Amino acid sequence: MKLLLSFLTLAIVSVSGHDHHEHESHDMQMPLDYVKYPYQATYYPGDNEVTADSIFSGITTFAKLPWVQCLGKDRTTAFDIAFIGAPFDTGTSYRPGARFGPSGIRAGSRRLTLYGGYNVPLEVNPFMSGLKIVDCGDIPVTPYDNKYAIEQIEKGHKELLHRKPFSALGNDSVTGEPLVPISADGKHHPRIITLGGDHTIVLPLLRSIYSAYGAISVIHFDSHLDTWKPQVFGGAPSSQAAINHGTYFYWASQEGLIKNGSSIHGAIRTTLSGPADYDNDDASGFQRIEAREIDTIGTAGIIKKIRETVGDKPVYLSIDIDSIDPAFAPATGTPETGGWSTRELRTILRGLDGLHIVSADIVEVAPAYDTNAELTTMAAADVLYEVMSVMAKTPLGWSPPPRGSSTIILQPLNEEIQTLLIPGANTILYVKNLYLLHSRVLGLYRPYTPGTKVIFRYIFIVLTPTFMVLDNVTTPELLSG
Ligand SMILES: [Mn+2]
Repeated sequence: MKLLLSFLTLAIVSVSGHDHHEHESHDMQMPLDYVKYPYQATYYPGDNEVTADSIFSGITTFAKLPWVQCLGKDRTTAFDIAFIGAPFDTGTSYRPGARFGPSGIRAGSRRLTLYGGYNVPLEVNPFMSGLKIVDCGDIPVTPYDNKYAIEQIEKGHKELLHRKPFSALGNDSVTGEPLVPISADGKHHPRIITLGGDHTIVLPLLRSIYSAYGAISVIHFDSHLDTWKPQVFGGAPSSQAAINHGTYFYWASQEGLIKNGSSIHGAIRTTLSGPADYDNDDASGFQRIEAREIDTIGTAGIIKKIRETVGDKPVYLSIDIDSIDPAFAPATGTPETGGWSTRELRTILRGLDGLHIVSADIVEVAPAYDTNAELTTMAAADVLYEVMSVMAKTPLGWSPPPRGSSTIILQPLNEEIQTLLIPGANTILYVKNLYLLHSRVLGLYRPYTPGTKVIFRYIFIVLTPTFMVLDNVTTPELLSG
């Protein structure tokens, strides 16, 4: 029997559950300046515990998280999520000042745990989720030499990314089998949340991400494309000037760091040099959501577009604070009116619940232009609170394949998903075009040329508009419905 599978859509059973280290990590999570009862309560009270400590006192780290000198004397310290600053702003085209972003965002984050940190809509307290979350301080970044600074950022990020995580990946909540890392190198990596810095830092960050995950899908919230050709953005008078906060995605695309077709911009509302900028953006591998679509399809429609584009693939999240309207976040390098409210961006971020966000950043926070009320730095901190809540809920693992079988992801390298013919119990997959097959189990990439026949004993297929996943399962009858 031959089945035409182009219309078949089956959902993957979602998995959850970190390996919890409740007691160890609760102790490890003791914030700076912690003093035991009765004079002070914990900063991270659990359910129904005392709150209202003097959150405004003491040394400032992100959300009062413990400070670990991850790139200094604490190089062997393990963590699950690390905040790290990248105080770089010499790739800026308009207002400089994002070098003060990390310290500003930390100041804006002081209040995050005042009431305990439980996220009501996401039903999680990221500070009490069993993960070890730390503030690693800043990567040392020179303000005198962009090329050197970019190397410093890549090196610093990479060192953190390749550190063994504090918690094990955990097990599939349904089968109890150990989860399989979603990375390309087959290893379980901690997650890094970078505090920018102007947006140029994402080029070295993606170079680091590539070392663990290969080409990555990107969700990018920004009023600007940032895929501009150097000749268009800045004129590229030198090779160094060609790398700046409007061109870093162009270079990332040129270097093959971005997964073509499954990456997406949100909140775009920039003016252009002309329509050719969108052609160039298409060529850089991005889909686009315009800021004004909030008025037509709303946050729900925007979330749907993002999820359909990214699927369950590993994804990197980059947030330019200028995606938010300057009414709510004025302190940024290149403000654009007509943006989303802080509430809308937070809703959209919560809509990413369940996605495999491997790392993230927030950039272009330039506190010198903020109001006395710390509007922008507070918005940046609150946005990251949503991001860490989403991360805390979803481990970076796939559901393991059934025993004795292998798992295959089939990723078309070109735009069209081809028709697949599945006859009988022994499946023959006829590859009409050049595909890349990735075995999760072996962690191998293997190219297949046109006309190749690949034989699977059993097959389970999930199709989305942009990719498909093939899993060996116990019975081919799943396909006959
Ligand atoms: Mn921007």
